[in-house]
Amino acid sequence: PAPSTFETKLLHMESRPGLRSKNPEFYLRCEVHRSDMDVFMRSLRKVVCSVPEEKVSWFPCQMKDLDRCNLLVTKFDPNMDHEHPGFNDSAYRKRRSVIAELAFAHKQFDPLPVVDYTTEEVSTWGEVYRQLRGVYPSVACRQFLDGLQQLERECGYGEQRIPQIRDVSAFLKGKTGFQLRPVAGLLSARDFLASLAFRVFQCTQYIRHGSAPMHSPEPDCCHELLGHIPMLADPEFAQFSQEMGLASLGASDEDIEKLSTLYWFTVEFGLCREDGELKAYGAGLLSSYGELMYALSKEPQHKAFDPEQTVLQPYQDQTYQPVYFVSESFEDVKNKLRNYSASIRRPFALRYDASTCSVEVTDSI
Ligand code: HBI
Ligand code: NLE
Ligand code: FE
Repeated sequence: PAPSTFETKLLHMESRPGLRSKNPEFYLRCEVHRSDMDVFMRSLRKVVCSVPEEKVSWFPCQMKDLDRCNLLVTKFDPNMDHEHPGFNDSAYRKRRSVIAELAFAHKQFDPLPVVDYTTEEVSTWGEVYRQLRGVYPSVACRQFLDGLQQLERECGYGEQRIPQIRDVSAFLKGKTGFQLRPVAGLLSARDFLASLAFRVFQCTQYIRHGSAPMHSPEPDCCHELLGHIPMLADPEFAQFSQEMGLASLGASDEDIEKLSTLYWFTVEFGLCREDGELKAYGAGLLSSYGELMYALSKEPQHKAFDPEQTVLQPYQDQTYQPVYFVSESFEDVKNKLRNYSASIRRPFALRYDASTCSVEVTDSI
């Protein structure tokens, strides 16, 4: 027989005169585990005449809840993907699992793990850094260059060593309130975006395989530290990153798909104009010398950035993008992303309380 019991936490209950009929209406807010959802809805339908269909997925309301935002996507995994440059290198794979364990064991408010990088890892980093650093002044947007200069001055960025996320997190916290937490690999879009709502950026600590320094389909410390961190030191960029995160909390699967597509073509692979010149601001470009050169060449298609169109553009993450979106300016991306995030509808309203770094559900239906 089908199970008939379930567990739920009743968070709020309110009754009011019916709007549509003379029957009173009840408004309940409860938390139900995914596995109990079906029994719960079935039981509710037995006693209530109209139960709204809408189910809202669980979302974090405070920083501590990010410990539960850890759903990894097994893609480009060196243990499973034959194409991965580290697939036949057992030492590399072993190293990857040691670093992954640090992330799995981490809880919010624990001190951030420090990785003792090997000479080989540092040399891969040095190669990536040197190559990219040489072209940044002519191809990266101003906000990125500003951030990188501060990191070089104040946070020990350079070819000689791989920065520790502990130091970088402290630096960012002082600039924009963003902080880092370690993650073992590619996170689901929902969990990745959710952490942005709390100004937390999930950061991988392993490095790409030494045989392929110029491009990696998966995020690694070169991508996070060189691509993302300089931008997150910019207050405006930090602000709209958080707004995209807040827009994602409790959003439908369709809206998550759209938000992550938008994130992909802007934060990851965005291009913009600066005094008429084409510049990169996307982290996936600024951490891959190979794709950076290609994106700015005449080879790929360049389309004007418009959120309504961009969200519909399918994206692939195996190799270089066939199409990039170009904004008129960095300010233009910022405004359009903020407007788009604010336009996402949900059956409730949220308020972010900066003094406690928590999210409050303020209204429903
Ligand atoms: N996971 N670890 C990690 N790093 C990212 O940069 C990342 C991710 N998951 C999804 C993602 N980025 C985005 O491209 C969007 O899907 C949100
Ligand atoms: N292709 C990027 C790089 O090589 O650094 C990483 C992209 C992660 C989404
Ligand atoms: Fe990224």
